Amino acid sequence: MIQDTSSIAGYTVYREEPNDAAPDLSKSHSVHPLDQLSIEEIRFASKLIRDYANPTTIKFNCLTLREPKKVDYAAFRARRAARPDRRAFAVVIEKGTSKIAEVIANLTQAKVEEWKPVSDVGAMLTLEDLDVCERVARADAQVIEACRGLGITDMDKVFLDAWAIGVDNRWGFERRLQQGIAYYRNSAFDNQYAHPLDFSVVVDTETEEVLAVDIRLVNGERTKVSLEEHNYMPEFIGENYVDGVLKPINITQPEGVSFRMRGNEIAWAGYKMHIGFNYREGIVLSDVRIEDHHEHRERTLFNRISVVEMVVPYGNPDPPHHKKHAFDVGEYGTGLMTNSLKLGCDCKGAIHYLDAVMATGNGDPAVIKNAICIHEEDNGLLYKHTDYRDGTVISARDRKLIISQIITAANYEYGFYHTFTLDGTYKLEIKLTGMLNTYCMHPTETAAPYGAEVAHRINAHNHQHIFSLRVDPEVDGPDNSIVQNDALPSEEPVGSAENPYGNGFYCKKTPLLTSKEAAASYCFETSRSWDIINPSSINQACKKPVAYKILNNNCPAVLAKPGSVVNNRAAFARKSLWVTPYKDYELFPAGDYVCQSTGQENHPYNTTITDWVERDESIVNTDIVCYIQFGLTHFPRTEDFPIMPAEPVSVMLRASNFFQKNPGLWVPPSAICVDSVSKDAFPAKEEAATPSCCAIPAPPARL
Ligand code: ABN
Ligand code: CU
Repeated sequence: MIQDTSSIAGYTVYREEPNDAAPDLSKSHSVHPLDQLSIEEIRFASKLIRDYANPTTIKFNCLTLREPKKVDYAAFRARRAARPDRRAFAVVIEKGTSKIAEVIANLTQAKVEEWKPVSDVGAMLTLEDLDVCERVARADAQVIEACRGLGITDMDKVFLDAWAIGVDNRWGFERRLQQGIAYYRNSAFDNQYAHPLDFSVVVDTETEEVLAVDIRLVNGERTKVSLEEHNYMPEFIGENYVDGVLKPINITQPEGVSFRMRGNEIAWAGYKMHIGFNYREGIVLSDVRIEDHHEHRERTLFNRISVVEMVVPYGNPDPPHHKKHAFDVGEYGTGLMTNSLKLGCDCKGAIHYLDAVMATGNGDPAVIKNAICIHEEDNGLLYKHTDYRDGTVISARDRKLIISQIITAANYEYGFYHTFTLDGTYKLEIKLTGMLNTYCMHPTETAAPYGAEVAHRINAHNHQHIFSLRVDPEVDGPDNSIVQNDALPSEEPVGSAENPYGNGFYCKKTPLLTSKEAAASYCFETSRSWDIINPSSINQACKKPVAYKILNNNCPAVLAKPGSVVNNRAAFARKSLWVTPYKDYELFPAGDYVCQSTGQENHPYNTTITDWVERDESIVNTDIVCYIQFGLTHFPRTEDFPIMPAEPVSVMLRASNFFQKNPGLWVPPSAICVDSVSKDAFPAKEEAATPSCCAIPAPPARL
């Protein structure tokens, strides 16, 4: 029984009276093996683990589903094996220390199966951890003194954004560090990013001490706080809102949505998949399949898709700004930072929401209501053709299924939109909005070249956002290979027999055979792309292996130099593509433990993508995993202040000789567009017969 709900770090926390009776996990026996842990399972797992640790007192850094091994899950799905046991995975910290252990609890068998101490790693900073910084810093004598030096005496007006520290050589893994970036507010809802302060603090998360207050002096002087206001909240904009210009847009689906949910499984327009969620990756899409209406069979596309890392390296070399490079997935968890979405604000139309179940430091379940939004949108044209001879026009409309979440990563917001369309395309679109990270400018300083003055004396530093999308493909089966495509002019000279007029060009196909070969960068000159092919499945229309093409042309490499702290830590961001053979639980390209990591090679508890690639294993016709890096380099603009208009960036995986023909032919054309063209356009012709909708195959009765 739920005794009490309250809020911790913004979550609704479900607590109950201590109860030694065995919990009712009867429902666990029917849940999908990839479903998140339920409220009851979190409770049960935390009790098992706490009892096991006793008398040591622990804090849960994470408590989440331990997904079944791939072979076990595949055997269960194929009805060759029993349902895998439900397991939980936890990272626990011995209270008051930085000692960490990884724990696996078998919930089906009610026992802790593994307790593995790990060392020289930094556990993730949860929202509860980040809450420590501001509270401790505001009360600290040195911080109060630093503020007084700027003429600030009311500490309630001082705010500190808590960030992971990057690497600070003054301390090691014996401390769980965070840095606080300081701001001022004139009034309650005033935008603090208009009033950055010239110091930052270092805090020990466990001992709750301020270890340092680092004041950045310019020519030996403090930089005054700018009190100029730059606001965006209604109380400040007030009568400057313009009413009546924008008429309402309502999105209605009078017959309901076209997707069906069974628990966390979705069926939509021939696609099927499972929607999972965890504290670290947020949305995880598994078992993505599609109905081939031509071949009359269901075909596998992707075994698992998720965003496994991102890095935001800032480009200002002056200390302490060199320590600003957020790894929002690995350091803070995109699941933990997920917003509770609101209809009409974050999402419009007919929405199906799913909640997320997280765990607090105490091991209590904490629910993020409406964490995942599922909805459909019209997507413009699917195809169109006007036959000018017979006057027929046909056009069908595309639509998208969007599975999304939005996170607040301190100053920044990121919307993650996993999108499927009727032509078989998967696209991940990320929208970046929220607040620029800002810093104050001393009168002797210019923002250039490492930043931009976005408002008077407010410097927003250059930075990048580089995301890593992990795709475990299953293109028509588990064993796939990678081929690199480069568009090139014919090698034959103009005037030669093979290329007499010089116009020849072709797609050069280079099979990438090992992980080292597949460490690839995008090439603009050749419009490079990569095919994930299945060498054993031949498209009968073209007699080529079926493929899905990775289209990734927004992929800046990390600009921090080789040898720099962030280039070492974010080695994953050096390349647009990495490919490795599949290994269970090898997921996070910047390591399992990103906080305070140095990117050290072959760390005993924290290997990274460059270690995996160094094995240089074969990636030919085997179970492979692709890490696709994409993003943008952000030179802030004045338009990005005081709040950034959402900026999209995306990557796509498109069917490429996967289907024998346009896979959208089953979609009935939009009736109003099946029409003859204007007689005036072709006055001499007889009116052509209007093609009938009935000529188009009806959509399948079953989704
Ligand atoms: N923007 C850096 C960050 C992200 C999440 C939490 C704190 C700070
Ligand atoms: Cu940015």
